[in-house]
Amino acid sequence: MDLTPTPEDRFAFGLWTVGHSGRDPFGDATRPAIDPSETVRRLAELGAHGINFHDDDLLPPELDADENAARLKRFRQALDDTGMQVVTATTNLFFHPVFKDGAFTANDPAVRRYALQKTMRAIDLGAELGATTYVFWGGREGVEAMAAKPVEDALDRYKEAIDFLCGYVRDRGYDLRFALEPKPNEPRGDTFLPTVGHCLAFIERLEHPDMVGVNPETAHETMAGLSFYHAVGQALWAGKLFHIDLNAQKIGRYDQDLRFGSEGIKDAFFLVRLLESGGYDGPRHFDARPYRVDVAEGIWDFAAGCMRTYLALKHKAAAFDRDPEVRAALDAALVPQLGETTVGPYTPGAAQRLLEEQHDLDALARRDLRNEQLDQLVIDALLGLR
Ligand SMILES: [Mn+2]
Repeated sequence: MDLTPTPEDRFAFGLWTVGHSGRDPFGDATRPAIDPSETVRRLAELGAHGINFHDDDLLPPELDADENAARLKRFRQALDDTGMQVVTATTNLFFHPVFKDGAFTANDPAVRRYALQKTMRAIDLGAELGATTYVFWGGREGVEAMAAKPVEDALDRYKEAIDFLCGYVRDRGYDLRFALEPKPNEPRGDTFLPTVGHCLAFIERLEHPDMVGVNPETAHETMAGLSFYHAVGQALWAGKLFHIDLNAQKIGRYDQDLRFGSEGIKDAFFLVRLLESGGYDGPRHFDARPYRVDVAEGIWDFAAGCMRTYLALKHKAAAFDRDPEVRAALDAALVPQLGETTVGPYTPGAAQRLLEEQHDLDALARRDLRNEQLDQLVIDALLGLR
């Protein structure tokens, strides 16, 4: 089993992931800042292919124009030297206190206009560096005091913003698609577009729905108590899986952003099996962060671990699907039959035939689907017993 990542595996990391300082709501940074050029070089050595950033990760607003120009130059040089690609970009619309009440859904129109302006500038930067997907995580697009923000008005403003920005991308001729990233809560009490399902429904109401898909994240869907595997499956089914944020999360907790596969290993197994067989050809992007106790080499152990676990699960999934005993168990569970049409499209003749059909309900109810056997084969595979 070769677990060495290569650029063909299309693994990507955000600057903010390995670059996370360890700051949390209760404690200060435990790690020094890393220059983006250093991040690119270290990730390239580990076999990664892509890099992502928020505008403020690459060009921090607290630095002056000369410092940021030098920083950008070093970043470009590192990309050139290593062949690493910028695959995705996004806007920080959550850190500055100006966004305390939201960005595209802030009640103050001046804040909304500033948020759009900041995003347009960040889109220019992302497109210039080669990004082909632009992510929108509406971290502050939510509310605590319900009376303060009528949901329908907020969604109107959200739609207005995304429609306007689609217009901007088309006008500029950028090869760029948008991916909305849902999250149920944190930092807001309730967030608009809380799940993949909410995003998919929202996209259908937009002016350019073809330009907009989703960027589901393991932790966010799991926080909502939902199956991330199913969310990704439905996004793929809808042709809307434009990007993915992989990490790990214990159910019912704050947003943990753990190393991929470090929790929920069975879910991770089915997720990787789905991504590798379900027609997703985008980057395998890890939006996670090292444990706060690791302050130096642990950062790179974290990055290597995300990729290693993904590749191990990819091998496990392929072996699982080749295993004759598994295939027999899938047959016993009638898995292939779910892929067959039930009645086909409606015609009066088909309806008449169906009405005349006889069903032996007792025989159908007696069918033993052997799901216990099938699931134990999954566990055996994960435990290395087969
Ligand atoms: Mn994310």
